[in-house]
Amino acid sequence: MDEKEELHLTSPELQVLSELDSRQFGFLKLRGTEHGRTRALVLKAVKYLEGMLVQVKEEERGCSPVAKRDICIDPKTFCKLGHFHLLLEDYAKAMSAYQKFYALEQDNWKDPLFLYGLGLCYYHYNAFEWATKALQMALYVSPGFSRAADAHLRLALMFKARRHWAAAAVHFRRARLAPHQDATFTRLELSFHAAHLLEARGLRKAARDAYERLLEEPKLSSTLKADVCRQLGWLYHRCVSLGEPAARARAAIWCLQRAVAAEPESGAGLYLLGRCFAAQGKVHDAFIAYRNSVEKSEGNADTWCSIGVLYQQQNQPMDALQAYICAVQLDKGHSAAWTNLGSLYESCQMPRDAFACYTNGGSAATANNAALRQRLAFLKAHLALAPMPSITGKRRQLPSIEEAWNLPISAEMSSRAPKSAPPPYPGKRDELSQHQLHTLHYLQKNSHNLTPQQQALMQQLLSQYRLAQAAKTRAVTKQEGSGSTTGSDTTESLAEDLLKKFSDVQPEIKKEPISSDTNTSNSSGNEAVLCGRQPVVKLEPLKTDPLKPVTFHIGMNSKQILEACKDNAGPATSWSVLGDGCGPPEPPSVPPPRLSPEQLAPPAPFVYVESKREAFSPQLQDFCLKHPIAVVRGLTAALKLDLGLFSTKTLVEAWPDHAVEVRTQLMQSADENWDATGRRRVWACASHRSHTTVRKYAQYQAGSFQESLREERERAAPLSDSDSGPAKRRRAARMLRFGTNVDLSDERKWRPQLAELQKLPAFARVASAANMLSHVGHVILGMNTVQLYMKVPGSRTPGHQENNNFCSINLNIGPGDCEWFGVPDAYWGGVRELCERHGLSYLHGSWWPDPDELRAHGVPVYRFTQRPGDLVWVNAGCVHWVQATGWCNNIAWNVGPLTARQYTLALERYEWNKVQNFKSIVPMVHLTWNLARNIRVSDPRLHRAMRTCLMQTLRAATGTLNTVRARGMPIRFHGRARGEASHYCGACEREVWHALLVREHERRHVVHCLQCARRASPSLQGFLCLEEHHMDELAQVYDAFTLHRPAPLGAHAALPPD
Ligand SMILES: O=C(O)CCC(=O)C(=O)O
Repeated sequence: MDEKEELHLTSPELQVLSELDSRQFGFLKLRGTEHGRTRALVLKAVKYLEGMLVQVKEEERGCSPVAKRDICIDPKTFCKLGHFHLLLEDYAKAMSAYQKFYALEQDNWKDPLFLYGLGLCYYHYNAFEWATKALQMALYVSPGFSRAADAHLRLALMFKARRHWAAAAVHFRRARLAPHQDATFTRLELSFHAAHLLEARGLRKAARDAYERLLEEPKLSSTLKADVCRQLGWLYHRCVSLGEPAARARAAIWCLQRAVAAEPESGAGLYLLGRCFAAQGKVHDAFIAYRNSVEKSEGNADTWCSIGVLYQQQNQPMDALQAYICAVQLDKGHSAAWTNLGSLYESCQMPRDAFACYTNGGSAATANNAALRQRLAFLKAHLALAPMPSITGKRRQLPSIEEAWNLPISAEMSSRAPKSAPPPYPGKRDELSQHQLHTLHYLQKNSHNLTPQQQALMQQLLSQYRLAQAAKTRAVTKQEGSGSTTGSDTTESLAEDLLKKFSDVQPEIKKEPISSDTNTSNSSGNEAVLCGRQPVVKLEPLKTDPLKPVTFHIGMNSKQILEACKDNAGPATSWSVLGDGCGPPEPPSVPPPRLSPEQLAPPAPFVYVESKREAFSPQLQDFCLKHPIAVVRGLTAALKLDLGLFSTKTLVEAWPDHAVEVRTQLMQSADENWDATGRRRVWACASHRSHTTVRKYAQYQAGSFQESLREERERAAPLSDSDSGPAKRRRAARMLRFGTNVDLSDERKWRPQLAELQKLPAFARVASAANMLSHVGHVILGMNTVQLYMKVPGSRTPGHQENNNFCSINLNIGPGDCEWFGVPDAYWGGVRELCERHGLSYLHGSWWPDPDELRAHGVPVYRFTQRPGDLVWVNAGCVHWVQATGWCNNIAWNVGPLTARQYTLALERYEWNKVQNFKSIVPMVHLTWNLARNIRVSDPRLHRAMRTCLMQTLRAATGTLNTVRARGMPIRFHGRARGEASHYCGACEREVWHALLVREHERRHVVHCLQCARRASPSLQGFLCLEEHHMDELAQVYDAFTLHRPAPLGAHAALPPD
């Protein structure tokens, strides 16, 4: 009997195995000894499944092509195999198995366990973009996922590492809201990461306070205490804003000593302590700390680099050289060590070696160091002409870099520094070329069908990719703030360690989940045996789904839907408002064909309105609806709109103390965006937020205008040479204040202003029956109410699409102009792609695109001037960004024309926002039901989309109520008060409609969606279910919502009822 034939899985074993999946990752530690039996069982199952796959392959090989089609492996086998490998922490095999499942199973995106497992693998390999996508999808399909806390924490850490602060903050908040028992981390660990987010964002005082609060926690573990003390000590060391130097130095040393005491086996605290001592000139103490650090953590290039600095400062070039060599041998990409080596060689008059070392430092070394860039250029130019060192015959103070690389390190150092093979030539990192990346994608996609050579190539590329990602992450973490060359001066290198730690240290699972002897075979029941030609046995849960699958379609009436829901409302994954089991929309690629240069810079659609009749003509509305963005000139004059009502003077006279949000921004020309240092063109659009009043902003606006007049006069007068340089520089780095989001919603305060806007044609009015947003029935600030912007030249509204892709109206009050940029909706995926390339979050981030870069990417960009009195129409989904050229005010609001295009774009964004964990400001479900109550629809596309949403949400609400009833929880009728705002889940921020699960939290009643409520309490204990509507009424609305067949003449897409 061969080995395969002895593999038996007993019924209890199968039961245990069926319950293992990616959710146990971090809870069930199979690497240790505690779960030895489970580990043995999982290994056995892996062997079993792998044997089965080999067997099937062999059978396949021996069959005719027709018979081959009958042999099929259930894709779930690969998924299960992926889970097992993941639990065994064999990430490469887990990844490979998951990739096979991905390729074979069309509906893979619906399986949160697969998505979570895949996300964990990508996370392990630092492939943050892919890990983010997988984890976001897991949470999208299952917002109540039992590992949501871990998924959110990982998302937060990844966003933090990629400097997407707002997105990171959202996920930290969600991780905190998730039930504690579901997480592999403690609340205090989470607070630590949140404090670190503050530090990384540059909010140093807030970070210090948060760390200090943590140190007061009685239950702080010693590991966490060490982390907090290290971080705080280093913060005191680096941040001048945290006090006077001597006090900071004392605080830093005190904290770092506490860190060392709390975790004596770690070298990290000692290293930082050494850095602090060195900075204070305590050379002896610094050496001791570094030595101790090296003893604890040998492989730390930063420590060796700092030792080198200390030696160099002590005028011991040979020792310094050896220390730097240790550093770069440990980390060939250590730019600081290479740069220091370069300057060491320069100080010893060895320019060739210096050049080689500077070059090895790579772009990370030169990016923020203009002096070094110049030095490199100088050396490059002069070395070509210089004689070879052998010719000059001068005695060299140091061995050349080649010699040093191969030199035996002095006894003291060699005991610690490992030697690695590659020579120190300026060389490439392990980055994958574009071609290699394509090959990797291709191989992964076809991973189920690869030759052994292709498999090997895929593994090689994957590990190269992983190394490059890890190096990239290190490079990012090293760049920030490291003006000096003493290794990574940043907070983030520590954070990186923490990131790693998070995946290494996980709490133990409570008990071994298996009691029977795994070796005893049992030939009865559900036993699985792999021998000879046994049928394929699945390791899926033994329970079968007793519910009948039901197909829902919009042809069903409410009675049929409610009846079908009694049997089975289906899983929550099939309740998408886009349709049964529809996946969320994906950002579209730039659509073909490639546009010509003229098409990439199209003229702005422009219409001149000369009379009231034209203003109210359907042609004007049609013109607007036809174009992605349009300028309507002459409209306000034709309607005799008194724009003076929105002038700064009138506003100050009316409500001087009214609140204004202020954005402090860098003044720059409209098609450029520079970073704060003024050295790099970037997309990140930084601004600091504060608040003021209308009166104070008005003073600033007027003052800025006066100053510019004065400057104008000065410019007219001749300048002496000595004046012009600094004055020019000062102007270049000027900051400005943009008064934004001034709320004009209060009808009692702004009656004359709001009344004036009633003169506009219906399609552009703030409120009208033909505007979807007027059917929401409650205020959505800035969307169905007016917002005002108060500007000085250079004030910027960064790139964005409107909330839920609604249209917007913007009027320039004057006296100055604004400059607009716009990209049609169809190209928003292209804009997003470039945002990601620039390391920016499309939804959560703030960005100012470079029009040339967009055009080079095949994305057309409109650019035009909005003069005083001009109305700009922004159509659904148009990406736009705006900069004031002069001093002006603008007013803006959103509108929702009753068209299929507007509705579907809004609904698609509603779903995509869920994937991205971005709150949808427009409650689309509540809105759809109100629209169904209020309007008649004659456009079949709009009707189908709305009816689908109605059916799906009726089904979801019934499914929710069924679940609540099944748990014996009371349901109370609550109704909806007039003007009552829509409800959002307090945990996941999704809209909750009709069935509100409410629980008291800190004396407030917090609404939850079903999934989040179940995660918080599987039995729904402590929740109360409130119904917003009577089911009869919903049924009646649904049934009455039929396609309206209008009279042949004068028909419109949608009409309000008579
Ligand atoms: O006037 C502004 O700066 C705001 C522009 C804008 O984004 C809009 O009106 O949609």
